[in-house]
Amino acid sequence: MFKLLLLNITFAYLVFMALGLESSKPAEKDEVPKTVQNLNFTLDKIVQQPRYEKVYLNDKVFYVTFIQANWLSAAEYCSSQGLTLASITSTVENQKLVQVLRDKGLVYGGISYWLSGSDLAHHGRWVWLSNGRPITYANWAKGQPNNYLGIEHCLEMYSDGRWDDVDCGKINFVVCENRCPLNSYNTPLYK
Ligand SMILES: [Ca+2]
Repeated sequence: MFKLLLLNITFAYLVFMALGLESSKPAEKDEVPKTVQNLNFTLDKIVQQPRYEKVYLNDKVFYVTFIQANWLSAAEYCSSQGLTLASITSTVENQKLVQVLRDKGLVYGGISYWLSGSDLAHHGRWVWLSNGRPITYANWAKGQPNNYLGIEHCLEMYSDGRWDDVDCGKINFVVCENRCPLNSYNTPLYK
């Protein structure tokens, strides 16, 4: 008697499961195209997402990237894209870059951006790596450049536009520019 009862319960359970599975099949069929749709939508978003924000100036374009790197890696990255690390040669360029950083929501607390300025070759002599020219326009923060601990030889820009010399191994966002802007050769070389 007990065995018969157990058999009936098992049978009822199997029927219940079968019906349950059957009833869930149409829903699963609907889910697959939805998932594919969502995946396609996501892929479209990823593909269409720009890898940088462009800042157009008279004679050059800045590319504010979403890449973070040390100064040398930043220079390597720009070079790999057919670009150079950015140089800033006037107040207008400095202000315009900062404005775009703000407009595009790229300003984060404590975040800075690498520029191509460096005095690695000759300490105290600041040169743009992008064109080998001396830095004539500068927007150093108060008390900078200070070569703190004797290890600060690369130029970063704060998100508010002020500059600082910092350790080249620091991790910052990367700003590239198109290579060899026409006006960049108006300034003389160091002798
Ligand atoms: Ca400093």
